[in-house]
Amino acid sequence: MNFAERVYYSTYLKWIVLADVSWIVFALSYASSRKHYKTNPDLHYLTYKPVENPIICVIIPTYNEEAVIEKVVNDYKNQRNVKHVLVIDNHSSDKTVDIAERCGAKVFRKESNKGYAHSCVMGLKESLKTDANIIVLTEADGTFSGYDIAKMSPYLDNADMAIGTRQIQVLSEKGNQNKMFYVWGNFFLAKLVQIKYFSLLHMGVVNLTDVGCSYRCIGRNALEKIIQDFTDSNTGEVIISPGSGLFALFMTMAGLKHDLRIVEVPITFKKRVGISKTQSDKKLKAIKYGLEFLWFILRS
Ligand SMILES: Nc1nc2c(ncn2[C@@H]2O[C@H](COP(=O)(O)OP(=O)(O)O)[C@@H](O)[C@H]2O)c(=O)[nH]1
Ligand SMILES: [Mg+2]
Repeated sequence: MNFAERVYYSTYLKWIVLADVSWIVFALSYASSRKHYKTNPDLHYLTYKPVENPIICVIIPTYNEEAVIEKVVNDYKNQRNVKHVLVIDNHSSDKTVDIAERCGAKVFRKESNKGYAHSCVMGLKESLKTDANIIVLTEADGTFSGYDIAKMSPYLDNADMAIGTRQIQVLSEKGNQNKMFYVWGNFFLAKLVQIKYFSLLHMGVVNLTDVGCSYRCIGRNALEKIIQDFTDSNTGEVIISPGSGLFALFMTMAGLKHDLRIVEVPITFKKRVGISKTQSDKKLKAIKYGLEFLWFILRS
């Protein structure tokens, strides 16, 4: 029997080969059908445009975070070059707003809870009304640390957006919300985004390991290029549905479509103070989010 016959008459091997061929064909067709792929590859090589006189605006979306908001606002206020701290509150029923105001943050209130993405978009729009040239998006739950701005923002000398990754074990506080399922799911989805923007030499115009991290820095000019993608041009409504945790990935994908130069930077990730508002710590919710993310990456 020659090799081909051995494979053909094998009990399992032919199915393994078939499965492998199928997924490779799927991956290649998926990669070749990508949109906006490397519209101008030269844009994704090294440049050096240092941010002169950095002025940082930090955006903190909040919803019932009274247990931690004081610590969080003070943390960001005390970081170098941070001039503006914007708290976008989603109609909290606790003391979040009062505490944030007392700590000196500029607080934006809403008449009702319009969802997480709405707060992010509102914060990003408000940040463009300030004189900031670096905009930072973070969370109010105490999982992220202000000092990581000093690790991410220097990359804006070479890139348009620096996104945090929470996948590094030595930077993870033991017992944080990144369960194994979450870590693997985020990694898998990140690689799917990378395949979408694949390049042979660098394995992609962007190298990603974490699709769900909202902590990030973006240059003002870069934000101005993508901000209109977040709202419907006719209605002005935020495109992402209120119940969705998609905003971080949505912003990353919008950046890639506009050829923004993106770099991912390891950041620290601590335990959450208070309960998760997205309930992403619950397995079924996490699976729902994962599938939603997968569908979003495949169709965009
Ligand atoms: N889930 C949710 N979070 C909101 C909302 N508005 C603001 N947030 C804030 O968005 C951040 C992300 O929510 P979080 O509960 O930490 O989600 P997780 O990181 O997936 O556990 C937190 O700082 C919330 O306070 C909202 O309407 N829903
Ligand atoms: Mg969180």
